[in-house]
Amino acid sequence: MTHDLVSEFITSAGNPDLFPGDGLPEIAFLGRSNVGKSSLINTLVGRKGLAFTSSTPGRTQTVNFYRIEEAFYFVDLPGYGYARVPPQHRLPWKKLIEGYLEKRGNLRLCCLILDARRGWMPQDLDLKRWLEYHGRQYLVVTTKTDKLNRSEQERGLRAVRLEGVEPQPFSAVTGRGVREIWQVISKTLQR
Ligand SMILES: Nc1nc2c(ncn2[C@@H]2O[C@H](COP(=O)(O)OP(=O)(O)O)[C@@H](O)[C@H]2O)c(=O)[nH]1
Ligand SMILES: [Mg+2]
Repeated sequence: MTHDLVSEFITSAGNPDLFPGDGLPEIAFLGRSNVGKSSLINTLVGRKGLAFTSSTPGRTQTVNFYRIEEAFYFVDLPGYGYARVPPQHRLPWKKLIEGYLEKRGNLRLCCLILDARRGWMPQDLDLKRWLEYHGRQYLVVTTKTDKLNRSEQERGLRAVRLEGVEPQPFSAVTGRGVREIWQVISKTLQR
């Protein structure tokens, strides 16, 4: 299912002063570096090159804002868990991402993205607890499901459910899950 939405890159912000100030609602995409955040955004809007995807993990240290239908933003947050990022670069990253998640008034929904093959990693669980503590609404998306066979997928889903959430399976290759994720986003935006 393609959506052919009007989508435009607005800004890549390295600090909160540069975040858009128009107050439109925001949907944030979070997850480990290379998990498939940008690919999810591109698949949802039906535009391959909108969000920058890369096979070199750990590159994006900025918050990227994409305006959709002139009505809301998709926010591509910098990925975590990239071991080769030196410690002195992790602190500003943490400040930026936590500052955004904690203070952003127009943030409506966080899509927490997991690799279907790996399930929860320690930093994903940290983030989940952090989101719950701060009362943030979130949707867990398991991506790259095209890389698993049926029984591997079932096993993966069961493992993710152990943390008390029902994940939405997704694949940027097959488009699986696009409709369901849009349903959640639309419902969130209607409130
Ligand atoms: N097979 C497969 N590969 C994917 C999928 N989503 C992302 N990828 C690949 O995973 C790599 C990282 O994706 P990207 O969207 O840049 O991840 P990000 O760092 O989280 O934004 C790229 O090589 C993508 O082509 C998916 O659903 N299936
Ligand atoms: Mg990316």
